[in-house]
Amino acid sequence: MSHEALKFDKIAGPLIEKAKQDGAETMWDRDVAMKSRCGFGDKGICCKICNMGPCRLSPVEGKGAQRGICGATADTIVARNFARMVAAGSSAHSDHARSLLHTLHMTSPDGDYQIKDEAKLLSLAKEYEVETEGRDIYDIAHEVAEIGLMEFGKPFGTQRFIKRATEGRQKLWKELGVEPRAIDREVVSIMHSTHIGCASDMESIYALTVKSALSNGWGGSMIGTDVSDIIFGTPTARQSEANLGCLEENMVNILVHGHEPGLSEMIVFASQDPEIVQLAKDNGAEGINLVGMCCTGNEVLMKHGVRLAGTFYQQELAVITGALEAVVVDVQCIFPALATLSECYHTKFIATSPKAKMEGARYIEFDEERALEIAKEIVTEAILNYKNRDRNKVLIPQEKNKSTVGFSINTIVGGLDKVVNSNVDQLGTVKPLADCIMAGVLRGAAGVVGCNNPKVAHDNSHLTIIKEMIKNDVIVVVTGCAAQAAAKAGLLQYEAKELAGRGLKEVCERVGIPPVLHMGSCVDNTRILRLVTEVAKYLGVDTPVLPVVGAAPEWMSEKAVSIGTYFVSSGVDVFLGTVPPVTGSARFTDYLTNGLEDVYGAKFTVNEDPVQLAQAMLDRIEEKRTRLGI
Ligand code: CUV
Repeated sequence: MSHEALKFDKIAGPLIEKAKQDGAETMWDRDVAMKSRCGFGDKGICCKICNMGPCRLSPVEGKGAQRGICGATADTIVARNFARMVAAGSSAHSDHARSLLHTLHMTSPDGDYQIKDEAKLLSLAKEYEVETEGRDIYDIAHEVAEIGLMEFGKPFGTQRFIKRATEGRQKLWKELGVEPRAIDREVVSIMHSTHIGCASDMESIYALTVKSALSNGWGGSMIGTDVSDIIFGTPTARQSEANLGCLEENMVNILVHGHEPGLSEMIVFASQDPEIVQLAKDNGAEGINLVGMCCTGNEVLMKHGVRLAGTFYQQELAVITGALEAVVVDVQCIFPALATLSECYHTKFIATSPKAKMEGARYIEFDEERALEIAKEIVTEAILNYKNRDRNKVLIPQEKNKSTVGFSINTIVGGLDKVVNSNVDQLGTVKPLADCIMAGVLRGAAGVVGCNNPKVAHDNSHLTIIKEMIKNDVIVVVTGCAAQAAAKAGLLQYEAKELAGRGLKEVCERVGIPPVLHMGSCVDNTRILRLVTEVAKYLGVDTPVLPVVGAAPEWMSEKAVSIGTYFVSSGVDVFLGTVPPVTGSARFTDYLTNGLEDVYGAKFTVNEDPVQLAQAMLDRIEEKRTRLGI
């Protein structure tokens, strides 16, 4: 077993040790039991799409089985498996957006969900060509929601938001025939074309993959971000704290974990309700302490400043503290193991979504029609569980760090404007950011995003890369669990400017921002996509020209594969710190890491060593600068 985390993470060691004493099993125990990962799966050369197999191809070229029973080669099998990963990832993000559109459709002035950002709704309405003159804002919202929902299944046309891309991208996607159509259709296309006896041509399978990924990046996820801002408010910079030290000794601790903001938003309101707070006090607690994890954590952090308990990898550790009254989950990135783990403690593991019923969990189905009422029911369950906390089993780590979070594009552009730009005509443009990059004050920009993965030391790759970037005057934007790793390490505070190079430090000081900007959850990677696009448009170039890179140093989920694919297809180089299951096909691997550059102007680079990966990112940025002549 690696137990790499123990070397790096001060918190993990004592809590994993505690778990042993408590008789609780963790991912580290299962990692040992697993012995090693499946070598065929690891290389992507196991095919189980029909029942003539499963066929496992030989990992050695020219020796052993080189084709499946049907004749599929390693190139075909690897490409098909990769495509299906992207289809699943696109589905998860886009279904998240679909839920939000349904919520938008039921907003009302006196309901649980209302319109918080009218200006954003009106601008989306304009984009969707919805009549707004003299109409009630909720009528407009409902029509916008209906049009948004049509993006999932419309029989004709392409995703509306691709018009937001640079002209160069739009032209290229059209020429290549990869303009994304309806979101659901692109997933179905992959499932159909990768069925036994359909597509075997590697490059055409990859083209389908691109379409699904683009329907996520320029469709589902982008809709998710916009609609979330409309209903819950566009984030503005705010202060918070992060890490397991945010759990409180004498309060009812409730952890919201998962992805969708609909439930967690209501839990925030429920836990602030005076009657509910009084109930907590009547039950011997000083109050209610709500904390977040994973992308649900990012949502409530950005929008309400709710403190962050930690990353994906810390979900078990949070329970092992023995101080959690409830873990409330919705969808995605939730360990099924939380059910048995919470049985070792008094913690209630509460599942809420019909899309993610968890065996062994208490199930309280969330229904948007009765949103606040259900949220209150859940919070009440947690409060009533406070008396069951075994004080002898509590170990709350001290570690926590301050952070500034909530940088939407408006916040970044607005912030830079205030200080750098005195020309009123250009307020609200990306000019200051573009100017800093062109002048070399900033060498470039990097998005560092994605998950944790026990294959690498916890948070180490995220932090190594982020620190290398800022040291070299590359401004960093973060989302997902990478953002949370940065928050825990104190990199999201203004003081982190001391770790930055001279240029970036000066920008931080003049604008009053940290060198690493928290831009939200995984669906909010579209904020990064739009920021890059706006800079490209401002400079009159296409995205691949810019000294901008993306990295997923510890990625593990299928969503990450979809995100990586839409970024590369959008012209942004993507650097991966864990190896995708494609190495069984030398041709497909070469296509991802070299061939794509000729097609999309960007490619994947893979290296498990974060120092080397960071260097490759910096080299690429400098290469782009040289090509640009700056
Ligand atoms: Ni959606 S997908 S582990 S929570 S970033 Fe975190 Fe982010 Fe990966 Fe999951």
